[in-house]
Amino acid sequence: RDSSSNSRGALVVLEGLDRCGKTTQASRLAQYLEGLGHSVELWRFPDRTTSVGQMISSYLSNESQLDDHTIHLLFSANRWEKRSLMETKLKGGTTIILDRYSYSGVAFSCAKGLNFEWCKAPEVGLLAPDLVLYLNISPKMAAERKGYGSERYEQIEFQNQVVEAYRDLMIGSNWQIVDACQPMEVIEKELQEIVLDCVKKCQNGAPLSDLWS
Ligand code: FDM
Repeated sequence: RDSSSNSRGALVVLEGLDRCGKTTQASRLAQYLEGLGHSVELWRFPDRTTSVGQMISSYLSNESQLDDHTIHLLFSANRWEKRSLMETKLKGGTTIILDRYSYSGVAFSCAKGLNFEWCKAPEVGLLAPDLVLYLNISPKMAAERKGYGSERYEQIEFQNQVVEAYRDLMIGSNWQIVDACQPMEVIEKELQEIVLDCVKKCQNGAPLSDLWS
């Protein structure tokens, strides 16, 4: 393993609809990299452990109501409060596997009808991921999976809007799209290959950049 000073960790983001399998795959990926001797941490947004995160959590479980712009900015603030720690970890050589990021922020708020550019603005200056993995599943297939429907956004009509917004975000980007309806082990293998390649590039000194670049 390369331990030279410019060797840094990779920022790998998993995105997709609710119940697409992101969370399972994110933790498997982290285990896989750990097994290869890499320093790796599994993060998620929203990070419900902070005080901002607790406001988000109560909103998501319908215990509180917030204006659409307000909750959007809270989600963004929740990422900003972790930005410097994220940078420190990456520069220290730790790879971060991230379950949702700014793309969820934009996709879910646009799905409510908020303006695309307005939604992106508060994300500018956060760290840009080295890799975005999109676990592709139709809203209908996702809804048939176990555990669906308990939180605010888990409604088919709404998820259709989210897909539209994700599609706008994908334009001109180099996201890796993975078919989330394949058997779990197949998806796992596919992700391992893509991520390992990315981790190596970052070890070799690929520069960190900011959103949206
Ligand atoms: N979500 C997530 C947003 O609306 N904005 C954001 O910025 C983020 C990170 O919160 F429905 C939505 C997406 C999802 C919900 O996510 C909670 P998890 O993955 O179920 O914790």
